[in-house]
Amino acid sequence: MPDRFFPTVTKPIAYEGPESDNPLAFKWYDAKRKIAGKTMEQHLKFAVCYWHTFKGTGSDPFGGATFERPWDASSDPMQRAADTMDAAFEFMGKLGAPYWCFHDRDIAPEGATVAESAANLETIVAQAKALQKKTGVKLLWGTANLFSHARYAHGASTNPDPLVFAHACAQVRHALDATVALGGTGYVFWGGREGYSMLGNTDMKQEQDQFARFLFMAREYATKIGFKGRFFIEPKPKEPSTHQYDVDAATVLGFLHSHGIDFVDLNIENNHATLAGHTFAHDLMVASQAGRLGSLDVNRGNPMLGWDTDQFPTVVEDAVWAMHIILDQGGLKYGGLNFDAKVRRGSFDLEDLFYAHIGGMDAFARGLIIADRMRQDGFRAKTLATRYAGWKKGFGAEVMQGKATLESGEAYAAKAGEPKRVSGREEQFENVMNQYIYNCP
Ligand code: XLS
Ligand code: NI
Ligand code: NI
Repeated sequence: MPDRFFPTVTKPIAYEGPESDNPLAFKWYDAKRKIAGKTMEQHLKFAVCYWHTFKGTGSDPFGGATFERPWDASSDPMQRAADTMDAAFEFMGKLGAPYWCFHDRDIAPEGATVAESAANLETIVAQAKALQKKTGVKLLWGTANLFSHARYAHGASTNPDPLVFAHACAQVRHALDATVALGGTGYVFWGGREGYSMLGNTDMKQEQDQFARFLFMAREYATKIGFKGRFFIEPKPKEPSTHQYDVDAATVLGFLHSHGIDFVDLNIENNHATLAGHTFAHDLMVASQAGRLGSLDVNRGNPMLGWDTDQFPTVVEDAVWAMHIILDQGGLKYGGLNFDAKVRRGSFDLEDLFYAHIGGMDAFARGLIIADRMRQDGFRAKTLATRYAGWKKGFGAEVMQGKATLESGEAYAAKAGEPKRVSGREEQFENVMNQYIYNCP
């Protein structure tokens, strides 16, 4: 294992159990431990995100970079890209995360022309392919950065100018090539600047129809090059646009439905769900019950701040809900858990990248163990079965079978009289949930 960029972490991060006081060890994530018939590694499918972890600088709207990364030292952009890729695989190898995710422009610099950009990407993809082979780390999903360049100021596929749309075509084409070359099982469309800031100058319907066309074009190309994975849209309600078109899971499902798109699932991110005024669990459930929960960006927001802080996911209750929903739907076939999270501006040290990922992996490992126990006891299933029992018999069953009418409802209400008031038992549910969380062996 090379020690070029992370010389102080000399050994792979190992599982040492909850009693360990070694900050560079897993307390809960034990890759080969079996839970509900599969290993933790197979259930959780953790992916390191390239952009925040290796390209993040610590900058915020009030100040520039605070991190000095050894892989970022060269003045030649292609050398920097090559060094960063080496550093990424050294990190991922030592951490033991099985997957990674990228945007085209994080891994290779934009060139002066469309052709030069494509060639840069191809060079770095060849390097990544060799490193994947050497380390066994796999690609979870790829995506294109259609939001940083000035040409995308008014959107990429939703831009009023078809020439901007055409540049987005070029980028997605090559990002798909890269994803296929690296064996990725997913491809993500995150809105970026697909939204608007004022209605006065915006034809929303036109822009959304353009986005739908773009997805069909991407699918056509992906099929042609033999992409066997799945497309995902990642909802987000705001940032960078004031109004993003992919507000939340329900909005995206409505968009897909109204444009007849059945080949796209959802990638749900915690901090985006909370920005939309939902919980992570809510948006996961909306996607899952529609059969469209494909992948997760696991991070968390800061309840004190109103923006996308993308912190590492250390809240166990969020992880329990996520894993419960994932287990209920039988897993994530094409997706996984991508750490779309960044270390804080003041966390300058290289070790901080390890601590952050270890904490996130441990929280989700614990979430998996707890969710599995809850499911084995049928805790939530029993709660629901009791609460909705009425819909399985008599008038309730007739409604669900389409046999009831307003008149039959009236007749039933008149005969049965006033319904009994039944408590929702929210506090009791929360207490039991805490027992599962805190008494988990
Ligand atoms: C930004 C998004 C982005 C996507 C990939 O808010 O979360 O990181 O996951 O483009
Ligand atoms: Ni985010
Ligand atoms: Ni994301």
